[in-house]
Amino acid sequence: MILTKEQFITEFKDMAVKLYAAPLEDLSSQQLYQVLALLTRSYLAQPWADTKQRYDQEETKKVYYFSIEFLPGRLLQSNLLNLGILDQVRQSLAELGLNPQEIFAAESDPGLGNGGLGRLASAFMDAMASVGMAGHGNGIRYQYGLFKQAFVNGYQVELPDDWMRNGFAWETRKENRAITVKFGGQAELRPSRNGNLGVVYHNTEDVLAVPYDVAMVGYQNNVVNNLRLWSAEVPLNAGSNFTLAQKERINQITQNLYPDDSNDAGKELRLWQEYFFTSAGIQSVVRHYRRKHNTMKHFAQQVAIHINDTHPAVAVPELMRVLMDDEQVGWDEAWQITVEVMSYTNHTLLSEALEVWPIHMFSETLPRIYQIIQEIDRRFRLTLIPNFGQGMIDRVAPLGNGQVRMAFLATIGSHSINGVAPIHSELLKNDVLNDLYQIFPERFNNKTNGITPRRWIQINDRPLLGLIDQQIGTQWRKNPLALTELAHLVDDQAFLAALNATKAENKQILANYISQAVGLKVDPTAIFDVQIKRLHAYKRQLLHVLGILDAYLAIKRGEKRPQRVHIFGAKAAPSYTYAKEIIKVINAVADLVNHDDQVSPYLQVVFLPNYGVSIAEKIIPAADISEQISTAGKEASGTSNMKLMSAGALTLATLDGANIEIKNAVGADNIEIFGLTEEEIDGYHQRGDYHARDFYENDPRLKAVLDMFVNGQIPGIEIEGRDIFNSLLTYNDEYFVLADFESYVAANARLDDLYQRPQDWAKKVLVNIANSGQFSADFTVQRYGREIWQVTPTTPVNDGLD
Ligand code: NBG
Repeated sequence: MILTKEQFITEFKDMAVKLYAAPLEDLSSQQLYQVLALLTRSYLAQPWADTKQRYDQEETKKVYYFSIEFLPGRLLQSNLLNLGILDQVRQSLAELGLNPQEIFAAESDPGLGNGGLGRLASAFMDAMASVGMAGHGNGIRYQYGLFKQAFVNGYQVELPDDWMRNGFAWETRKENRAITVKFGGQAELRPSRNGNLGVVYHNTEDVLAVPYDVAMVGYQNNVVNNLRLWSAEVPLNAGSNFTLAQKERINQITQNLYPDDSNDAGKELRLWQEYFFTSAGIQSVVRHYRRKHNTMKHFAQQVAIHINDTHPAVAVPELMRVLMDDEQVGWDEAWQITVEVMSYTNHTLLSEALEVWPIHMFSETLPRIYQIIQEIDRRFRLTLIPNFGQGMIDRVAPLGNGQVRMAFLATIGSHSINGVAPIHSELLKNDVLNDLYQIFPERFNNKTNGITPRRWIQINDRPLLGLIDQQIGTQWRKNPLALTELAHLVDDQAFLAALNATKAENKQILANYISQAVGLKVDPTAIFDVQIKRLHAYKRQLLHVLGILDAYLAIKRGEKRPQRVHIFGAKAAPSYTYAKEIIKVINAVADLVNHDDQVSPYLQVVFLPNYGVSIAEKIIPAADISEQISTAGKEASGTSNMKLMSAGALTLATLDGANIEIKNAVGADNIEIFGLTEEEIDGYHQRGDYHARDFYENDPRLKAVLDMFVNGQIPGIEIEGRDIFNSLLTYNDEYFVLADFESYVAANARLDDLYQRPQDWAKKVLVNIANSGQFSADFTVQRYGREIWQVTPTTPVNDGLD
């Protein structure tokens, strides 16, 4: 959009008066943020309305992306950037004597997601709008996010994440679009007048789903899509029939992201959440479609519904229900429509990929949906047992072992199933979903994840942005493949020095933040070695700790090492004890190392609390080393690996997930690979001959490090140290940490060595940045559009394939 500074300044001052009846100088940063957010909303309102109208008029095919998490991060700068007015606004605010960064920082991170799964969903929202695809999100408006993490005595403490305390400036409540979702009771089938079976419900608990819409602004293309978040409320006509306890139960549905499901009540609440947002979404999609169409015949030509991981897999029977019970479509036609409309992404091979519900809980909570699943199950068995045999069909039918099996249901009810990096997609076919792959081979495909360079570089890495623009112009901002033009500078000494200078600037900024956040002074000339991701045993933060302890012991022996600062960011799920023990140990190691005068000049450890999008924005531009060290075969893709390479960090990685794609993109010389391959690990499993203890006994360096967990050398971890020690030695090290220790340490030594040669280091950094463009989510969603959804972008980015 076009906006002059003068116009902005006038409107900004006006808005301040309208909102707070006060001049700018009386307002706090939070209030200034509210003023700016509201003004920005007024700028995006018209394109939002126009986009809606155009989609309806042109009958554009729409994608609805169903996801239990979205992790958008702060939206103000991203909306301004995409509207094309970020620079003017920054300058105008400065002219008014205000500090734009302070105003932007007053926005809280929406607590609507947790990790890569949710961040990917939000990157896709941004990307779909930016390439001009009609792609809308469907999720839950959680009142509280996962939790706010603090450390007390090194232990993780979970505080409520009251992220909406000051409201959520970007949402619009659409009470007129509310939907009723039914739980429990009985579903009785009765023949209706036309001979079909009709459903009569008795004693259901009805919940009102009220949508809140959030604008998803495309990059300078006048497209604004919709993210619809549902909030659970008491039905309008409930009157005094509702007891306080019932109201409380309804409020709970959308209160917390991932309520603890380690007991039955928590499990049931998650099932309520999943059906709640899925049913509300499906009903509202069908209602919208029916406004313009008399029958459901051509629904699949107009609508694609994406099941992001298994949480919304109940979309399959729910669409069947709506088609049959509300729209009077017969089973066969309804099934055909459903399979054509649905597609499913799997995001992990770990057991949580295979979400299952006990049949008794499921059938009591969702009786009609359960009936439909029984019928899906019956027909699946009937048609496939003759060809594939009872044994195989028993293994993968929707119902089995007293459970409803959601990954199988999603696969059977979708026309496309994809993994998120080639290795992961192959393992899906050959391992976790192998039986279903044999039945439906044509459904399986890969779509490697992506990230949005708009947020990570354009908004968030201003020094690098300036340098790139100066060298190759701004065309890469629309098409990041143009970053490859940087490659010809690989022998340009002045450019390499400038590249190192941008990193130094970013490291200084992070050093300031570290000092303010945790009171530790770190030297910005040290190597900044970063591991930022959810805390999980398979991601092996523990291996990183072993590396740190090895360096500690070496320095104690008098070895000199290049100075390194290890930076962690990670939350552990509240009921995941082992992950919390690792947090405690990292903090204890930080205490030990940082307070040792002999060691701390060479080695420091920082664990920044409350990792999330905003903290990632601080860490990523400053990273030198990106630790992507999961046990091969376990990390589906990873996306912090892509963000970090694009910010010029060198990847220290196992051959896992998208690390393999990064290696292919930059070449083996520009990435540091170590560790067992997936095949080698599989070999150990097949033969059953992994003996972690052998590594401990045969490698004195490793033994010295592991002994530190139990010999009191790290104060304060008696219990945690013992548990971790036992997990590695008594329980034989499920994640092959010990097997990879030696090669990990050697890879680190090579990086230390390289860092002594700044020009050589910078060359590799350059190759990484230059080849990061292919990981833009804009390309990823175009591939989904072309190969899964059959949805065409109106402002595509040329990926060389069109
Ligand atoms: C995560 C994987 C990551 C992957 C993201 C996005 C879940 C269930 N899975 O490797 O662990 O990058 O999904 O696909 O959160």
